[in-house]
Amino acid sequence: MTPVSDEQIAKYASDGAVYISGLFADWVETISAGIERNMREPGPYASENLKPGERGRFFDDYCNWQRIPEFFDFIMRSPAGEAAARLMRSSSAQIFHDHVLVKEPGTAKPTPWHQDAPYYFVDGEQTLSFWIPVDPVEDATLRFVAGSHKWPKFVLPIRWLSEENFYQRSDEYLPVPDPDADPESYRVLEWRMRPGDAVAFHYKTLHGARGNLTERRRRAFSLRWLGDDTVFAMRPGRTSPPFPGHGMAAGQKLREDWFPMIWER
Ligand SMILES: O=C(O)CCC(=O)C(=O)O
Repeated sequence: MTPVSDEQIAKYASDGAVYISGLFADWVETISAGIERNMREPGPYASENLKPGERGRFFDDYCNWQRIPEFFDFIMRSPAGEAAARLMRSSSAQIFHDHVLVKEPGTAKPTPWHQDAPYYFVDGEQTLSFWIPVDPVEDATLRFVAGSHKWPKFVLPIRWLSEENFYQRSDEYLPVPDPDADPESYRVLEWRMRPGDAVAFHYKTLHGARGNLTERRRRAFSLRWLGDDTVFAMRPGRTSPPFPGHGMAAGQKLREDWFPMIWER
């Protein structure tokens, strides 16, 4: 049996985001243990995303799956690769990177509205991230603007902490919209989620999240996938993640020794 339905695949194509109940329900303990290990042993890219004096904690870190055994196990043995490939309508799924995002109780800081594609050195239409909470989420769930994966230009990428432009140049980007201030123009999708549910979303889909003003942690694991048509793309500066020394040139497939093929039809 395939892990996703034809209806979910069609929704992914039309909206750029789809909710999949219970997709990783059997993996909640493994992912939670990986997140705890990642927070105990942060990597070189770990960030704290609050300014001095702001309440709570907003931790994120990425590119740790090769050294965190729980993440490695999840990527290799769970249905994530197959589900990603089928949703992307791709014959294969290559892993790009993992990302841990934790908002501790009482963290007011929202995750700014953004698309992931402009931060990444990847071009292509067959792209996908899974966002998987391991705590129940309601208000602090991830939110998406339906159809934004088809917008003709990227939205300006910004730095989460300082809110400055991510690259020097800003002229070729759309300004960051405020979908809540203009509900007529933007259809916002969001779901209450249980541990092990997933949302799949395109690298170009605009997304963001409210703060976590509950008394519960909001731990989430994102996993980024590459499909058949993805290639290395130049961006106007150092990307996030940067992958120093990657040695790739525009138009090349991403190197499989760094970004292994996990599932093929
Ligand atoms: O968890 C969050 O608040 C943001 C997640 C996100 O932006 C992502 O996974 O791409």
